[in-house]
Amino acid sequence: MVFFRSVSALSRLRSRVGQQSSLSNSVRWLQMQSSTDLDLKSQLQDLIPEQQDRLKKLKSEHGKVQLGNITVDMVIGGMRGMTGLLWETSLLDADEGIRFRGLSIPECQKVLPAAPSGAEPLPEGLLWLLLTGKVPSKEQVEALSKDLASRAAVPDYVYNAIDALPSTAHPMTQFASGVMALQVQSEFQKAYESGIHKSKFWEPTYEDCLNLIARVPVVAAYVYRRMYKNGDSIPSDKSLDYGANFSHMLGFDDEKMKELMRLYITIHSDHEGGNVSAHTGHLVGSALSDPYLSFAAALNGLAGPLHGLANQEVLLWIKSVVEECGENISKEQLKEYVWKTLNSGKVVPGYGHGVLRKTDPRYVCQREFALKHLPDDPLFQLVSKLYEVVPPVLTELGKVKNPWPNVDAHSGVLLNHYGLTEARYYTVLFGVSRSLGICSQLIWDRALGLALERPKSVTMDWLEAHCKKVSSA
Ligand code: NMX
Ligand code: MLT
Repeated sequence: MVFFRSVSALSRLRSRVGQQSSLSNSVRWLQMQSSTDLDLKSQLQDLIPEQQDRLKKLKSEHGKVQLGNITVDMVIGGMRGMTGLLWETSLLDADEGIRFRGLSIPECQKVLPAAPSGAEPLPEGLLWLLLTGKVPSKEQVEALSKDLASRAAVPDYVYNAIDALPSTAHPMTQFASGVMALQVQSEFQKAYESGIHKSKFWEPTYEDCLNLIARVPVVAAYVYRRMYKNGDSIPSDKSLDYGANFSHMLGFDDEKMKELMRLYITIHSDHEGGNVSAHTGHLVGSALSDPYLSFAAALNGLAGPLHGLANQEVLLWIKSVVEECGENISKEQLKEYVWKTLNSGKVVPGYGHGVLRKTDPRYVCQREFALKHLPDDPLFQLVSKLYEVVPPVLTELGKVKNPWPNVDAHSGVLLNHYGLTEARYYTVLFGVSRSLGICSQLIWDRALGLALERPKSVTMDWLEAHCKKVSSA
């Protein structure tokens, strides 16, 4: 428990003092407290009993404490603002944005190990943090990187399952089908069939999750090469880290693209539990469906245009702006184009959010990456112009709760700059990254013995009758 506490203590300390020097002192302290154990699974083994006791105590001492009121608006309005899920790996603040185990994105960029040639966090380090609540050492990250590389073999029937689909099928359909085919090797399913005791559920879940995280980049790269590079697959390079190897298998060996991929995978990994993909993964997992079944379901949610598909929609929309008005479009023309989109009954992709009420820090760090590496890119300049034009228009519309950009408003122009121009593929990258967050939580779901998810639903008749009763009381 000391480490979970220490990460949130670190963030409290950081927001109180707000100074870089105190952060690095605290992190040094944290790392000194960290075990030198290189084996992630044995670290989890040590942490689980403390967390189980903590949950038991919460339940027995505070189980009846109220967390808020449920209104009719919430029931009709997609449960917005309704607290109803336990999700340990990250927490979203409407104004500050995401914190992974208590650490904001800039904090992760400072404290998580980077590649020798790079500055952005290695996704393996983020995975370690999500799973344990501890900032890993370089050695721990290297060990996890090697472990993942050793688990990455994908059986031929997975490729055959993808090949059974037309190559014109949406990349998310091909990717999710590949993940379903990976399920054949589920350790959890095997263990369950042979009668494993429930106290041990987390162990085969851990194996499935690490295997899945290791294999999804291989499947995703296969889909990309099949669709856009005549099926000319590139074998994995085990000497590379997770992000760099994924970039390599896609066919992008530029060092900057590898850095972008590390940043991309880190920031898209987790966004607390209520977003459509995370919630779906958790819901399906709560039926004791194994991690492959749960994650494939999550991907199908991610493939919706109001969720992860928005990154595809943003680049296509930006390209349509350029096609119609040119790259040097004025702010006035851009404003007209935004109104035209809204008036034709469409959303402006990449803007708005179900929880956030300020600019998404994932947008901010991508903007910083662009300012550092591609300040003169014309599409980046258009994205910057949109940041000035769109929020006032959405505010004028009068109903949008958050007029500011989200993560998807920026990712496409960065990928496009380095040559990954096929926008329909972008949500697959989001999916690869999200495996880190959803799988980390699935391991904790099983370790904590979390319950089958089964909320109550009601009909309009029921709501009307209830409201009548309340107003006449
Ligand atoms: N463009 C046009 N209308 C919008 C937008 C937008 N970007 N954002 C919200 N609205 C509308 C929304 O459709 C709703 O209209 P109506 O009452 O007619 O149904 C109204 O404003 C109120 O919606 P909110 O309460 O502000 O937003 P909500 O929580 O319902 O939805 C999103 C959140 C993210 C679905 C919404 O902002 C949206 O559709 N954004 C564009 C798509 C997008 O970028 N999605 C990616 C989100 C991040 N991710 O990766 O998942
Ligand atoms: C996400 O990363 O899942 C999106 O920002 C959507 C959300 O959090 O609701």
